[in-house]
Amino acid sequence: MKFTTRTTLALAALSMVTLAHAADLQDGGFSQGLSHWQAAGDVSTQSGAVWGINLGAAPVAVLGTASTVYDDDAPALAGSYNLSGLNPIETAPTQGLEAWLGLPAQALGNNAYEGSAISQTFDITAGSQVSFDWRLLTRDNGSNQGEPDAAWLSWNQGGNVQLIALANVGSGLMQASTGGWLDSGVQHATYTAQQGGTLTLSWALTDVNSFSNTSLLTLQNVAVTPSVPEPTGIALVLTGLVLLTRAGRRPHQS
Ligand SMILES: [Ca+2]
Ligand SMILES: [Ca+2]
Repeated sequence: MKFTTRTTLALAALSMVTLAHAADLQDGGFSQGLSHWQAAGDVSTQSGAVWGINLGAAPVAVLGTASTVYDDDAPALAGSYNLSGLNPIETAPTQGLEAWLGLPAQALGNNAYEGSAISQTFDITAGSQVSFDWRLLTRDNGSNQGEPDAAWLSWNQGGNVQLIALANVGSGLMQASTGGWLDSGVQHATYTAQQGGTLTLSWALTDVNSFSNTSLLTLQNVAVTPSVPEPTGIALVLTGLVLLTRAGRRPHQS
């Protein structure tokens, strides 16, 4: 193809369309720790075996509910099941965790005590798919099962928040595992963006019905699969390029 001024301009315009989506999701594999993520509470990245739980070779983000100060898992000492050295954020009565997520008071349930969250804001196009792998672990298999610790996904576009109950530790997914933990195993989830724009995607884990009996939520392989443009749209762009190329050649043919 001979690059006339018009075709060059057309290609430059197409490049600018691509560049307009600069704020893509960053480091959904946590290879750089939490440097591209916002975190609140007990959040860290881990890999390998933790307390006998095999998290796999690749890094995963781990959200927890264990205090560093109080013995949430007595007789284990305070902080025994806290990986980050940071305390979870209390919910009721201060609603700190809900406020951090841009949610109204008690949105995470009337009886959520404390929890942790992770978040990233990025641009997304309508029809794109967000996928991720999650895993829920808990030391709570007793008195709190009526109001079990819970994992949430918050989908916030322009302040319009859709709160999705991802799972709770009373789920039938939970199976007895090593070291006194119940384990959901790694679960895959996919959600489709109904509209384009800036998306703040957050995951949260709450300690429900008490501050005790620690739970963990792991997150890995967060990815965005862009929507595929309509074939007619591609054809129109290509037709436009061909017409512009021909228009540019005419003076040379006369
Ligand atoms: Ca706790
Ligand atoms: Ca708990």
